[in-house]
Amino acid sequence: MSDLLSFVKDRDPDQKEFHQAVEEVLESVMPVLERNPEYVKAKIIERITEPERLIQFRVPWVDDAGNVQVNRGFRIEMSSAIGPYKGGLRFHPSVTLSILKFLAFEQVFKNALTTLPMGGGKGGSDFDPKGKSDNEVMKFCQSFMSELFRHIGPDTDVPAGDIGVGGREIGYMFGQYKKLRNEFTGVLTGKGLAWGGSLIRPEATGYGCVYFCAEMLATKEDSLKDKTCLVSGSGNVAQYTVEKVLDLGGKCVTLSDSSGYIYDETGIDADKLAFVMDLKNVKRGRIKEYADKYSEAVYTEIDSTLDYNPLWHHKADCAFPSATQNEINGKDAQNLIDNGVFVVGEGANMPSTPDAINIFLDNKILYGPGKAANAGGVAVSGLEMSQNSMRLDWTREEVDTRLNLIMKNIHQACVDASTEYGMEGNYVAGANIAGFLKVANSMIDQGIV
Ligand code: NDP
Ligand code: 2IT
Repeated sequence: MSDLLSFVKDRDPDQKEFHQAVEEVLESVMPVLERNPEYVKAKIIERITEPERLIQFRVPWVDDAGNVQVNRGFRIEMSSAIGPYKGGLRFHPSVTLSILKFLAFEQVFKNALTTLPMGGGKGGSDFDPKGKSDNEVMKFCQSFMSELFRHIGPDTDVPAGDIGVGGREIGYMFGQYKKLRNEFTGVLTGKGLAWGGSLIRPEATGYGCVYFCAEMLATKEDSLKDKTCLVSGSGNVAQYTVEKVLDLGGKCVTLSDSSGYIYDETGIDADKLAFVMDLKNVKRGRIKEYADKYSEAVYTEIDSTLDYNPLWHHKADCAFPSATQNEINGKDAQNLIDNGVFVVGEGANMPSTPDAINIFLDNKILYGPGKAANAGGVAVSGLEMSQNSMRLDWTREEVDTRLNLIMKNIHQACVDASTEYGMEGNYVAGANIAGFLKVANSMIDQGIV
């Protein structure tokens, strides 16, 4: 394993998030490589960690004050072993090649787990949509797509949303793609309902994550009913996690953004959730305003001098990290366990550090890693692609039923793979092994490409 990891690290010594994601997968798949020397001979690990194609470009645009701005755009086309490249676009000032490569790498295995024919990719920009006018966001999206359009297509590479990219941004990018190509195709997912989008796509990641946790709980003859849940983030994934937990009889007591978090011991009910959706999706305000409106809630600002996040330090049963990578460190994980949390469903990608993961595994809690638990979003993206190809729309119930079934199947695939390799209950090993086997076997079938 150390040789394989050095191979990856020595090539790009600065890409620490990418190394972190690769190391986690490598640890899980070592027993698979030992049992199947043909994967070693075919250099599957060396190939799977090297993007098939990596695109970086300049994104110039003019802000409302008439100043020229220059951002960086990226698209990582990681693997097309089982289908066209597929994965979101992230617009956030923290975006680097390392972050996008970790996300693209995770996406390859996640997409394989969905059972749908999608390869893996990820892209984005260091552009910060926060505080920008709609006009500025449109100008940026048009400039971004003016380069990206030549690299993507419905059978080549199909981007979607991620942090900082929601319905508004997808709309502006789709409009520019259509203008440049003179084609109306399913080149992006997360589209508006009137122009090719799928019902349930906005809800899919959060709903899917809760469905996955319900499956994990069912193995212990338990459910989400009356469970108290901690949720981080307050964007797309967090909002629909709260909605589905409520639906299944549970209670969410926290939400956050990059400035701080709210704790509402009485629970975020449907009316309060509607307030959050309007605050975040329409007014684009800060989560602090929740505590201004509801006096029963307490707002705590982020304190960067602390070596733990107080959001994870409340009595609860379940935790749904739904903001960003490495938001739960070892201390947070221990605090969660000490406060009674025994279910963790990762809505975000790689929200737990390696130390945190080890604490969850050592304590044998129900820990659903992101590439399994948050696969519902890309799964419904896959269903959007199917509907676009067939030129028809499924009903809300039909898409939701398919999503629920896909999450059940992913859960079962994790259980089966972890059991086969003697690691029952370890969903990290299960997800990595099940995803890896499908991609590795497809690579073997297709020769050295
Ligand atoms: P949104 O942009 O809708 O929301 C992101 C939320 O996380 C915001 O509340 C944001 O706060 C907070 N956040 C972002 N970066 C940081 C940071 N560095 N520190 C603290 N808080 C932060 O994104 P999504 O809800 O779509 O994505 C959330 C997570 O889920 C990401 O990890 C993403 O990769 C993952 N994911 C998303 C899927 C999707 O379909 N959208 C599918 C699968 C996974 P603020 O507003 O202050 O920035
Ligand atoms: O991380 C993810 O799975 C996403 N951001 C969704 C990707 C997609 O293509 O729907």
